[in-house]
Amino acid sequence: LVMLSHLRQAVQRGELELHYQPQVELATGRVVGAEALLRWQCAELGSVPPARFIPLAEESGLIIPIGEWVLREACRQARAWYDQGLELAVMAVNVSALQFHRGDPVEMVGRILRETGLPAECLELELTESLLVQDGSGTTLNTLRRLKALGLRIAIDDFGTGYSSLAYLRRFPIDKLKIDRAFVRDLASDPEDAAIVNLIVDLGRILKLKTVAEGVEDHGQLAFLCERGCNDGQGYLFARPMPAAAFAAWLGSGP
Ligand code: G
Ligand code: G
Ligand code: NA
Ligand code: MN
Repeated sequence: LVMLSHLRQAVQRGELELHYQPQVELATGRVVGAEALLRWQCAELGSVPPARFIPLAEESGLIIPIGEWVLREACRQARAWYDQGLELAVMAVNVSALQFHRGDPVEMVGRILRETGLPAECLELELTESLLVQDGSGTTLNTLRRLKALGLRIAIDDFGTGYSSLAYLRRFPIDKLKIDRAFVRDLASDPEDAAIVNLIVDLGRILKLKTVAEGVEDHGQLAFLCERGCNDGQGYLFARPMPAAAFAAWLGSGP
């Protein structure tokens, strides 16, 4: 409850910050994108990890104004880097279920793209499987189509951990599957995890969806993913999430 009252003021007090983690094309080592990850430095509580405050923001509805701040800040930063000639194809932004279902995501995203001047093809929204499955009435499909019509891309985050319905992968206009890091972690030692990663990469190839592996931490995982034809990777092996200035320096100096 104390945390909630602080979180309510976090946006106005400027306590929120985005860190950026690169996404790398495995075959070439080229940086193809960045994921924006929210950080909260609370004046009273210190640094609070997103795993603690994001669920609270979702329960309280605060994720709607916070999520709007995140999207605007990520698009503003991506546009600034674009203007500086820093090569970054895509900025990926997490969107929570509440933002997607309760808010008006198409209006909000369209407005922020216009405000910041970021070309829509430079924006990717990361949605979770469970968010997509909450669809009784076809509104999810309709919202996704209208978002795609803006020109942006859609990725499914933490793929394989939610209610995986193969039907929605065919039905929904999705561009990318992010293989959850739980499957990547023990790739070398756990044949079942290796089989799941193989399956997702093959599924991506068949359905013409790009695949991105999360949580790539060592060269063994990298070699496996490369050999299997996973498109991109993200993880500590390449770089940790960094504040904007550090990310730009890292990008500028060449990974
Ligand atoms: O960065 P870290 O691994 O600590 O993030 C923990 C969780 O918080 C992840 O599941 C991530 O998707 C989520 N998260 C980080 N930033 C955002 C954000 O801006 N919006 C939403 N909805 N979730 C985020
Ligand atoms: O749920 P989501 O995929 O958005 O979570 C992204 C989170 O994963 C971020 O909080 C980020 O800090 C974390 N992360 C990124 N790379 C790695 C990694 O290589 N290993 C681990 N353990 N976590 C990572
Ligand atoms: Na994510
Ligand atoms: Mn994820």
